Amino acid sequence: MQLEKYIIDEHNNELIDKHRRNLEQVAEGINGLDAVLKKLAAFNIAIPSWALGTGGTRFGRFSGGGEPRSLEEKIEDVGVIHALNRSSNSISLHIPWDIPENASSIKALASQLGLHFDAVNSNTFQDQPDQKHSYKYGSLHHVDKAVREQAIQHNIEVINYGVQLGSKALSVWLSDGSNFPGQLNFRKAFQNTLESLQTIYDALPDDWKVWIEYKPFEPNFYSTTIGDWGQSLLLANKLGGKAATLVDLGHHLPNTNIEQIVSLLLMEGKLAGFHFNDSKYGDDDLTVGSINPYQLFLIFNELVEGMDTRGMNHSTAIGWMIDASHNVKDPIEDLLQSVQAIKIAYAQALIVDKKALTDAQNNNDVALAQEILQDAYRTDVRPLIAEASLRMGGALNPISTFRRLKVRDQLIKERGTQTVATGL
Ligand code: PSV
Ligand code: MN
Ligand code: MN
Repeated sequence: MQLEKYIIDEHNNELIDKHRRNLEQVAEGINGLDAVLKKLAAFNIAIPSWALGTGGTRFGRFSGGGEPRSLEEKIEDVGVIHALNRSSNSISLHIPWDIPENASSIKALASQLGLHFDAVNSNTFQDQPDQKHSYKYGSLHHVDKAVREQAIQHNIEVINYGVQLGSKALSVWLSDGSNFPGQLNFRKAFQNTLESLQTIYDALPDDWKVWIEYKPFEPNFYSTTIGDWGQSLLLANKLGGKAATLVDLGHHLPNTNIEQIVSLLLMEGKLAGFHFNDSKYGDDDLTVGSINPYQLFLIFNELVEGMDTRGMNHSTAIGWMIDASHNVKDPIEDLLQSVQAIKIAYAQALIVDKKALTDAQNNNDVALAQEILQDAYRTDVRPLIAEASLRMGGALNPISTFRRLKVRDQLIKERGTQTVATGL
């Protein structure tokens, strides 16, 4: 299904008067409003193909119906999201869950909806039916060279699919690790991972990057071979300029100061990008901004300051992606909420009085520094997001428009109630 712009406009017309009043109110206190709106309009966040179906847990899965049954339908769903918010202009594929059998027609469908392909993700954490060697004891770090070789070849195959689609990065998340002390020689596991990644790195086209994701635990519960940003950065540094560290917000132990990690990775030119989600306990994959929106704002504050200092383009210099799993919500609604939450944090970071903050820091005026940050954080910037969306032809309120247009009902009519999207 495809959402026509005039339908979105019709719903916008009902909301426009209230929107104008709200915008006027917030605009008064903002310096350089137009520049802020332009940055918000240019900002896009990639949608992972695996978030378009209802996620499950190991205990069960409760499909909501109307889920995409094919790669084409996943792309159509991202088209719906992008038509509503004008901020989701790419999709990230996961191989082999998404095999682009006919790359040129897949590419044509995407570009017809204004979409392109973000990073491609490899999968060496599950065994596939036709696979020779098992990943039970890991993949790129495996003690057996034949297993490592199989995992390397899979990553190269993923790069080749990505090349056909116009992707520019390979995203690698490994579940490699150990469950019990003594199971693994840490140093050998790390060395094997490095050597395997080196071969994959050598297969990257010139204009490609490899993003190395880290995660402290799960599915392994004693050690993970790329368990934190130090291990990922060590690999990225040894590999070279095309390798960098990917930060998934849920991949930190509770209370980790993620904003500080981000600030230093950016300083080193080694921040690949983000997987946005939120968590209370572990890798919960909850909706970004649903648990700790202040942390999200502090992360964006570091990003905006660090990127401006280095003259980086906010929207294109690094990868922006959601990585969440919706067990109980409509996946499209959840993704709309996610993009909205990210843009809110970004807008709040854009309106921080940077000069006043630097002065307060230089004067060790701790209370004032906090006031400055919280002034921005406590500003209701939602009218700015709505205005940027409106200017780009999107909806003033994407979720209410999605509901008003009964998009899910239409998808259920088209696809049925018993649909299960491929993915986690
Ligand atoms: C598993 O933790 C995970 O959520 C990682 O964050 C990956 O990015 C994602 O799965 C897809 O492989
Ligand atoms: Mn992730
Ligand atoms: Mn994860």
